[in-house]
Amino acid sequence: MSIEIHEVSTSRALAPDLTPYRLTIKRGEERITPLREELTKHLSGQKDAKRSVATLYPANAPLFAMIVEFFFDTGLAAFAARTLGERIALMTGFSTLRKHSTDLSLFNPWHQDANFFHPDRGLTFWIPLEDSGVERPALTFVEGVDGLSVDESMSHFETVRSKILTDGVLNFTDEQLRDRLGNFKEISPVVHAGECLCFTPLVFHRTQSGPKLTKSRLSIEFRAIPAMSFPEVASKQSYTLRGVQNGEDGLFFYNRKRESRFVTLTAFRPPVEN
Ligand SMILES: O=C(O)CCC(=O)C(=O)O
Repeated sequence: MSIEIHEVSTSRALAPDLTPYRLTIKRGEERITPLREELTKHLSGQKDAKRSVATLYPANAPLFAMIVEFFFDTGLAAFAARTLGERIALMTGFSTLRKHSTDLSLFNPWHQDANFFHPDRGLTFWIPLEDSGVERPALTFVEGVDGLSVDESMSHFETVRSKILTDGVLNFTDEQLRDRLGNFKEISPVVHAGECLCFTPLVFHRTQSGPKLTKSRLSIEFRAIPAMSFPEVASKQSYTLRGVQNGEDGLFFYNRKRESRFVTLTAFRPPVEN
């Protein structure tokens, strides 16, 4: 299925789909530049890095704020809210900063982001801070399963998802995924700094790999969920409200202890329409 290009400010609904939607952020390159500079400084001396946005708070609170504000101010939050049909929460604990060099062992294998969403509704926004897909690794997506239409592939993904949950295996090599899905086609979109790929939780994807990818890449992935599921998630997983800013529509921080580290979830703020 071909990828459609449209502005973040579109009112078009995002249907569950196999491939990501390409969002063009207004003044994207200009807005990405300060982020890239700050992140480069923050990760200086590190060949590879992968950490959740939440770990920046409060260690590097200005960078944390810059990244969270970017999500809300560029229209990505508004897009997520329109698409999910309600106010959204940005899960900073499951939003990630990455610097990928050419070390394949650190690349993400095939997986679904449903692994990160509780419940399974949400959206991932993948944002390269440098042009990716030619010399720097972008992402590769399953574009279609042989012999199945898009709708059939989606329901196949759901069936496979149930099996994945039963087995408890979340990441796959090419061969393992072929065993589960059947033969599939893949697509690796070229993504420029200032663009973003947005996809739904069942979509299978991995870090792009290949001999021509010889340069490192900086990127951020944001994960957003409907805010209404937030208190429910919070109560189920014993979150405690840590701080509230600016009243009801302010930034909310929820912390919980998880595997001995704090995960911070940032919730809703009125998104800015561009
Ligand atoms: O940036 C990458 O290489 C992997 C990102 C990813 O797998 C994700 O956004 O779920």
